[in-house]
This record gives sequence, structure tokens and C-alpha cells, in this order.
Amino acid sequence: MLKKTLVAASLAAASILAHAANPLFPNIYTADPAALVDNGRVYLYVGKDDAAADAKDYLMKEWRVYSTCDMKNWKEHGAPLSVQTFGWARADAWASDITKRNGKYYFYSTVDHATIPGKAIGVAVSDSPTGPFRDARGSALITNDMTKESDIPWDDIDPTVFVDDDGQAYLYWGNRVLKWAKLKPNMIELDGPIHTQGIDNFTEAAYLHKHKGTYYLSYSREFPEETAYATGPSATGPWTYRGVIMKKNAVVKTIHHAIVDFNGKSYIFYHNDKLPGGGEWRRSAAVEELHYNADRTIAFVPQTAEGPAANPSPNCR
Ligand code: FUB
Repeated sequence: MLKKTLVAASLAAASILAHAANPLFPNIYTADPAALVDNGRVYLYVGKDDAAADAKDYLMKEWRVYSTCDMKNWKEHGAPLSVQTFGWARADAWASDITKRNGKYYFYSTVDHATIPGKAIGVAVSDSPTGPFRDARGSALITNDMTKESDIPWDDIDPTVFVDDDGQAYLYWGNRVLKWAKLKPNMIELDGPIHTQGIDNFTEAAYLHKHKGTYYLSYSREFPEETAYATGPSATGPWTYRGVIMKKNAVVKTIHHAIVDFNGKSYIFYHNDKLPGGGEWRRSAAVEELHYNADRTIAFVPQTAEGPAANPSPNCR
């Protein structure tokens, strides 16, 4: 009887521990976290890294969705989005971002285009943060032939979407060259020209957010990548470089991040290589608490094995 109780207790502890520390999801490799806070719950969207141990490139076919009410216990919601969500796409469920507008959830994501060579950005829509999602346009929002600043086929990747307080929505994206455009209120069409934005040693993974009136443009800087940021007085800058939020990973050269406020605290999601067997093509999503200084700068965030303390949301639905 005692042995049975001990076994049950250790299984319960194992299942809590499995979800209580970094990396967040110990059973699969996950990358490029995108986060959304909705109804007192954090939703996390990650690309599933399916590469074999000896692979030399990404193998990413779908996005997995998870959610938490306390930053410690994560619920799985399966894979409501995949390359097949976009009928015009060929491969590569790369980095994404999501926002809510007028009760609908808009998921912007990088995929490889089937007929226009290079990466493209599509937008999927759903009535629920966990899907089902459908292609909102039936065509790509951004294709490689729409931008000419760089001739690499992966310069139109890593969208971040931001809706300002006045209702204007913005999309930033890019690799090596940072680009942005306004979105129409329907969230599925550009509203005006594509602009470029110079920023210190930009590589990819731009992320735009606002905290207590200040706009923050964070991104993966240099290669291997560290997470750096700039601040500005509006969603389009002008941007002042402020420094590094998180240092480079030990093995994997990428670090793609997302920043959210949840239940009175702030958090940064990122990926590293810490899951056993992990590396360049087999990454693992993780999270830390993030702190703003009194002068509105962001304090440097060390990666930890423990992750943030529990933060139970009383309004979680
Ligand atoms: O996961 C594929 C690519 O690697 C992403 O689009 C980049 O941000 C980098 O993490």
C-alpha cells in the first residue's frame, strides 16, 4: 500500500515537474514561441522541430498550441495549424505571431511558397485561440518577390503583429532587412507601402509590443543570435537602441522570442537547445519573467532551468 502511494506520489510529482521548468515541453522539440494573453490565460504557439538527430536543416510541418493559467502547468491543444492550412504553401512551418481583433484570432506565419520561390507570410483566422484555423486570404500576404532589398529567399520571414490603441495594426517582419507595413482593419491586407527600418545588427525575429506607454521593438541581433531591443515613442519609431535582453545560446544559433504581460507580471518566451538530444534543428521553448526598470529599459534576463514562479490568474477561463 505504502509502495503504491509512493509510486502515485512520484508520478504526480513527475507530471508537475515536467511542466514546471525549462524547457517547457519535455516530450517534443519546439521553437519560435508566439504568445497571446486572452481571457486570463496565456496561449503559446510553437513550431514543432521534427528534424532527425543527424539532420542538417529544419524539418517543421506544424504549429503546436499550449496554454496556461499560472505559468507552471501547461495544457496541450494539439496542432490546429500546419503547412497544409495554407493551400499555396509547400513546406516549412517557421516562425509566427498571433493577435485578437473583433473577437477573431489572426495567426501570421512564415511558410515556403509553392510557386513563388522563397519564403512567404500567410494569415490564418479562427474564432478561438485553439482553432480550427483557416487560411484568411487563400493567398500569401507577403511573398519574396514583393521585397527587393535582399536577394536571399528567406528575407520575408518572422512576422510580428501589433494593434495600437488607436486601432491601427502593424506588421513587422524580415531577415537581415527589417520591414514593416500597416494592415487594414480587416487584418488580412496591407494598407500602404512596405517600409524598411534600419536597426543595429538586425538578423530576424522582430517583436513589437507596448508597455506603459513605451513602444518596444525587440529582435534577434547578430548571428549566433542574442535578443536585443530598441524603444520608441510610436509603433514606427524613431527607435533608440537600448541593449541586450538575453545572451546567445550555447549551441543553437537562433533564439526567437516573444514578450507578454500576464496577471501583473511580464514574461519573455524564447528557445534554446537544452532538451536532451537538442541542437540547431531540435530546439526547445522556454520562458522567464522579464522586468522593466524605472527608466523603462528592460533588465537583462538570464536563462534558468526553473523558469518563472507560479502566477495563478484569478480570471483564467
Ligand atoms: O524556425 C525557423 C527559423 O529559425 C525562424 O523563422 C527564425 O526566427 C529562426 O528561429
